[in-house]
Amino acid sequence: MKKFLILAALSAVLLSCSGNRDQVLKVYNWSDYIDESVLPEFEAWYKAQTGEDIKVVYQTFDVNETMLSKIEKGHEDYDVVCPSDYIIERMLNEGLILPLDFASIPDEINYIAHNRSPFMHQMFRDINPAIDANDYSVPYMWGTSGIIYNTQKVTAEEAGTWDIIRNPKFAGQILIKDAPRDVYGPVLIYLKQKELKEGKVTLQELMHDSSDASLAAVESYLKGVKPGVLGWEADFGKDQMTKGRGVVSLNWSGDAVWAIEEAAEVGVSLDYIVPEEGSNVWFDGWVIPKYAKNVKAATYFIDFMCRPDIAIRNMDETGYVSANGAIEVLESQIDEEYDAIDLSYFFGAEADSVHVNPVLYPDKAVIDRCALEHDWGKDTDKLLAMWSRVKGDNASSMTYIILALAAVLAAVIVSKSSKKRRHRKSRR
Ligand code: SPD
Repeated sequence: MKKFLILAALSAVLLSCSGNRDQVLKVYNWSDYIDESVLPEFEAWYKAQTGEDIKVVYQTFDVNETMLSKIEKGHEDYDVVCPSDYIIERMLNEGLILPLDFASIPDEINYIAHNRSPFMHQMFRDINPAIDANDYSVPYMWGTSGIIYNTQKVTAEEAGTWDIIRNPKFAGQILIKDAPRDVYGPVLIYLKQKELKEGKVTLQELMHDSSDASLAAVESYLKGVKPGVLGWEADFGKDQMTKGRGVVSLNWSGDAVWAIEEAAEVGVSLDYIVPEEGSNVWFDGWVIPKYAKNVKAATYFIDFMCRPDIAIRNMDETGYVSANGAIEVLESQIDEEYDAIDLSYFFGAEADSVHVNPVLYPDKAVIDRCALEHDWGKDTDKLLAMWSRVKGDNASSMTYIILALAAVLAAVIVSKSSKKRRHRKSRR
């Protein structure tokens, strides 16, 4: 696959040098978030549909903020990118994304129009009451934030509350997603559980809460969590869990699906839970940034990603759940091993009792205790500053020992070499 990426990048450079930018499609997506074999298939499909050549240049990022900064500050000419909900909201507010023109795609291959999930459509509607995000973005994958836990070391009861990330029993074996918004939400929900139960505040209100008091409360809580943290991870947490190095991981449901399957192969038993206090439900969606240079190919690419067989392959490869509402997608996930659940909220009335992995598709009761994150505008800086204060002095005792040893070694080398110099001088 590396070979393919290098070739794609080289071809893109050549094509852009020769002025054929309209034959290049620059896609910027999360890492581990696609079955990369669909990329050359897209090129062939695009040629068949339009008669035009296209070369996909595929790049990846680990956190939303890296991607956003490349577009916001760098004005990079990506044609398609895949931000999360609150970043789509921010990009919409800043006029950074172009409206989508799906009417330009012939009806028989218009997979977007034919495979919408009512649930996803409404979630996109909820991003911004003033602008319908469905006109600017197409949902790709979705899920929840929760706890992946090693069932050989941790009980479901222990994992069923966010307090587990501060449980001394698991100190040194706790992994936290390096995603400030996805950690802030759950911790604030945990800290405000009394007010939530008493109806003094709603989950939705908490997702907008960037007050200094709440930021300070979350910061202080996270500083208490920090001594037990094995790592703040963008993508390696799932792997650490499968190897049994971590036993608790604050993570996304898609990483959980991947980790549970991989771990089972090596005899490690993992499970995933959305803690009882509540959490965030999230989605990532395709958008065309305003600096895009190939809007036509970008539009076709987004459409191709909505073709049910392509959506299924991307799901199977990554563990994440497609936002595609096609019945073929549901059918591909049916497995009698699981209890029947009601997924009519996602697939419509005929899915009211289906045997599907509940980590992939949670039932409505789980969704009802989750809320969507929202853009905080300028207050985002306060969150990022808090996050680096929390993580900033996170050097483990091992780091300090290594630094101390390095300092001693440096001192020994310096003193030896000055002794040698003195010795040489005295001989002269
Ligand atoms: N490895 C790809 C992970 C993408 C998950 N996106 C989740 C975003 C939650 N805000």
